[in-house]
Amino acid sequence: MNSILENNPALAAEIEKVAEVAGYLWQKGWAERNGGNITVNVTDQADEELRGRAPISEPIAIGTTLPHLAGRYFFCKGTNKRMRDLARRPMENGSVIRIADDCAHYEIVADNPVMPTSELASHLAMHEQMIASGNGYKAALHTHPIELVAMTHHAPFLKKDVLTRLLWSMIPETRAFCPKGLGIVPYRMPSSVELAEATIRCLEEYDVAMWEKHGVCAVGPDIFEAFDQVDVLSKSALIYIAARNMGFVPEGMSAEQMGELREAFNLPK
Ligand code: 2HA
Ligand code: ZN
Repeated sequence: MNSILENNPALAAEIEKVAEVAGYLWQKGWAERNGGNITVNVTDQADEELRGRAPISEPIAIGTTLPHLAGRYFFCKGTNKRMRDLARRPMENGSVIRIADDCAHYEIVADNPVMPTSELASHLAMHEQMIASGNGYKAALHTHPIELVAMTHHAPFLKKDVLTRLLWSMIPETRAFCPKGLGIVPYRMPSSVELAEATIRCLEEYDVAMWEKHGVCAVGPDIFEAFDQVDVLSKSALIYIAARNMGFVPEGMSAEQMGELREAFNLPK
């Protein structure tokens, strides 16, 4: 059967963005082996051809019930697939799924029967929250940024808002473009529903959720914006580490400088 992208430029454009970001994740060293995953809500790009396709899998249990997702379509990186392969051949290393009307199962509909990401429970819980909040966000990203993960191996950084304040104070952009900061999710088993639940609780308060000793989850209107959130936080982490490597503890911007930014950008906290 032909690729579902062939006559659907709108869907092809979204998948192209995913492929571009997958390449960045690999280049940054954030995506070893099959590490990380991407999902995008492509319901708005689901044309008649996609909606008319017969499923190419049995119904598969999500493991939880997500009432806002009935009938929605998602492009998902495949489980055990590599980001560097997703970058070059997205439809061989990911698939489009449709959520069943019972909101507890999904079926794969295109192009190939590639099983979606092992972190599907967390990803779909994030999409459920985005739809429920009406924020119009369509993309969820999980990745393993080296320096940010390293910082979670130090207990003082895991206390509420310690990392957020440190990272904000390294460069004005991070304060401005990650205005709600980085929340910490204490270590939980990868792929678990407990991890999914803790992630969405964290994202109610913060822009990005940091899974202790594992990776980050970010959401956004599209996959570029979700990536940018992680990229600005990671930049701050690199500045902090560069200063420490030069033998000093960085001063950080002053409380006054931070306050000035909060006012200028009308930031929430
Ligand atoms: O998909 O990163 O957390 C591989 C992972 C699981
Ligand atoms: Zn991971």
